Amino acid sequence: MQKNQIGVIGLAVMGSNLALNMADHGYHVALFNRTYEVGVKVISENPHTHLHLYKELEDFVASLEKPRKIMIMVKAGNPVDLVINGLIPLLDEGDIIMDGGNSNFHDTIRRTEAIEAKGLRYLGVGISGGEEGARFGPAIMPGGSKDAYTYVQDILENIAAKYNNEPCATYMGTDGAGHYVKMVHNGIEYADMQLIAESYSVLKHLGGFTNDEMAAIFNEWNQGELESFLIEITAQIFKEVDPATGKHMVDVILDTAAQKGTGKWTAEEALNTGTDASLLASAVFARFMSSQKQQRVAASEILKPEFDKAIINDKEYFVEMVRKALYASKIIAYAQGFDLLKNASVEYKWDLDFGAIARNFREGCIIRARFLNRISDAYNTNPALANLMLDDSFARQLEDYHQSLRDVISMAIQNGISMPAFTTAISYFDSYRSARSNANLIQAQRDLFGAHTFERIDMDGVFHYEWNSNNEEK
Ligand code: NBP
Repeated sequence: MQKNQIGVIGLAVMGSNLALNMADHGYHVALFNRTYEVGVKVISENPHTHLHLYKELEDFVASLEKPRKIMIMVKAGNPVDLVINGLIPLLDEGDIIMDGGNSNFHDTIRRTEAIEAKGLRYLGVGISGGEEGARFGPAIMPGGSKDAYTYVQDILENIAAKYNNEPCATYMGTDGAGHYVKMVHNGIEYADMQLIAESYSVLKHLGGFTNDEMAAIFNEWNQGELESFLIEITAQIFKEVDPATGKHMVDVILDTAAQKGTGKWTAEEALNTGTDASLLASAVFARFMSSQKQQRVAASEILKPEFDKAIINDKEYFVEMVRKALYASKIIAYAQGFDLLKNASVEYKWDLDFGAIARNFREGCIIRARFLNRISDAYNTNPALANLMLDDSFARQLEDYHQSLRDVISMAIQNGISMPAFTTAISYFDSYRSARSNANLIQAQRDLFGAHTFERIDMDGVFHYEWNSNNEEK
């Protein structure tokens, strides 16, 4: 009997669509789901000659050709461990377990060690693109044993999204590297979305644009250098009308943003690796603030804002200013995301290829954008680039655009419009280009109250100063 070439465990949105994608590419796919009826429903709704559902895990495993290749697509966290524990006694040396969910990379490192100690092979596979991506071509970020990857490379490359025929499936590095890159992808996604939301705030409240006008503005932006999946869907969202009320959908949606944790992990990793990813973190904090709806409503009555209303005379000029502010902030967001990857690569010894990562993001994933070609070019020109903002082409553009960012922020702040990501973007830009910061004063304070010592600009060594002595003399 024909053996299955790959198995998928977990048949919710992602697992079932990924399995269909594999089947469409000619692979015989074994399916298993904790709740069997879910699998039956998937099969009955999507009949396919190459999909084979099993009720018992033993039969699912026995149906696979060796070395067995099993993709776990269950809810991240403990369910992944439970599935792995169930599989281990059924597998043979050299079999390959892949976790395609949004697992925390620390878990992936721990699982890799435990599983490989048993003679099995493990891959932590970041997958982006949501339901559509899983079905027709996601961006795939595999990490783990390179040897294991050679067995699944063809399958992953075949089902992945293609950019100019190049598969968006790239081996990222050992153990948790794939899930780390996926995590940073999501951190950047949070920032991209927050920057777009702040552009919406100023267009709506300062520019006075209607939803239909904003649909046209975003549509036009999507024809130029901002072209991306997120800008495209934003234009689409502004057009949608709620059949129940006749109002625009965007206006009937409650203004509290949910999150599943990958943005928060990115912010935690910024702190753990000593990286300034303040813009990425600001997008996470903005979601926290958005979820405090009741408090915000109450506060709006007490801390009533009274600001001058901005008068925008030249609307066309204003839209262009917001566009430039958004693009400049986007460069800065990616600079922070790639800086985090750079520091993580050293910290976890992954030897990440930043140009390859940018190329992998060009199709299939949520942050896919024309812009990623420029990032890839920047790292091709200089793989050791300290920061994306130092790349010639980005540096020149920031020089051109940063004034627009300042102007938009100033107008927004004068009018009481919150801009956490835009303001963090310009602060990061200004801090990064300051040859002399204000940290000399902080060092002085630390030395005064805690004798923490400091270095001097004019002498080598470490110094402590008796801060009261001069005063006493005076
Ligand atoms: P969910 O994250 O909603 O998980 C549902 C699946 O997990 C079902 O198959 C469920 O089986 C299984 N499961 C659970 Br819950 N507990 C289990 C356990 N103890 N043992 C075995 N199976 C268990 O599914 P999803 O939205 O398809 O996402 C799958 C993974 O992909 C997640 O890690 C997610 O974060 C990631 N991801 C999702 C998206 C997206 O757009 N949804 C995008 C990218 C990545 P049951 O049917 O028996 O309850």
